[in-house]
Amino acid sequence: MSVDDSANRSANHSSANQGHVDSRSADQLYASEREVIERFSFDQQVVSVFPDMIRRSVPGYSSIIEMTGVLAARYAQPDTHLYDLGCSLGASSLAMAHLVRQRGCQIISVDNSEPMIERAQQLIDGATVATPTPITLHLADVQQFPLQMASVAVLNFTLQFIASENRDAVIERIAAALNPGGILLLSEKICFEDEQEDALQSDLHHAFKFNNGYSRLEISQKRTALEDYLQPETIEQHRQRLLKAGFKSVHVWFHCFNFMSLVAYR
Ligand code: GEK
Repeated sequence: MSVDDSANRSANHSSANQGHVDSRSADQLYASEREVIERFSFDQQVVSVFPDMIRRSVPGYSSIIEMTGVLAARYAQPDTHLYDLGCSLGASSLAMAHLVRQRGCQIISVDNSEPMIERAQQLIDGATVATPTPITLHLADVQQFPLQMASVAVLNFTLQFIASENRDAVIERIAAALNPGGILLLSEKICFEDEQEDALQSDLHHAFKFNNGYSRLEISQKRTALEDYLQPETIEQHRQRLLKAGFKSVHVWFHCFNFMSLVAYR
């Protein structure tokens, strides 16, 4: 497919989705050929297209956000903290804020990208409907941010960006902060031990992106930008880490191609 073809495809996609995608915020960051592809970063450019980018790149993203609210509403305990770790623009925080009605809960949302936090604050300040549970945003690294008195913790597509050798510590700190009966929701891009399955699931993910209007060039350039940054693990690696950290049980509640979300019970 030529770059011109891909431009047509993106244009068709945009018009087909006029109800959802504001043309100013359509993700075209990797649409033109780049001489040098730098490592992906959550900078101002990414922030300006983020809702479109994540919805067209992560199978089931909208359902995962919606169910984050549903699960949080079930497991939130009165007078506790609900953490959204790697909150980006606060989609999971807002889903929880609308549905959690237990007395005295606070949503504490953390991200280490300054442009993300600034934009998230604008979106939360501009929300027209008051939420039953308040949200506070923090510019910080989830690896150091103090966690306590939690009933719900959310890591929606964040752990995958933390260096593999530091992931045990992140999960252990969350386990230590969660009250008995609390939960961790962990959503991740995953890989598969079996090489053939891994290649097939990755191919299906690329087909999903292509179907959402990304050209082969965009898919390939974004993949290169993420190569050393986003490091997926298998479901079994996640499960073993969670059990080792003290979670009682781990259930996968969403799985599509090489993306999954699980709930770990404390
Ligand atoms: C959503 N949860 O919309 N500390 C804090 N934030 C971090 C760190 C870190 N060490 N590393 C990465 N981030 C969101 C989507 S996006 C997923 C999460 C994606 C932040 C990073 O700045 C970015 O905002 C977020 O984690 C990952 O449900 O884009 O694939």
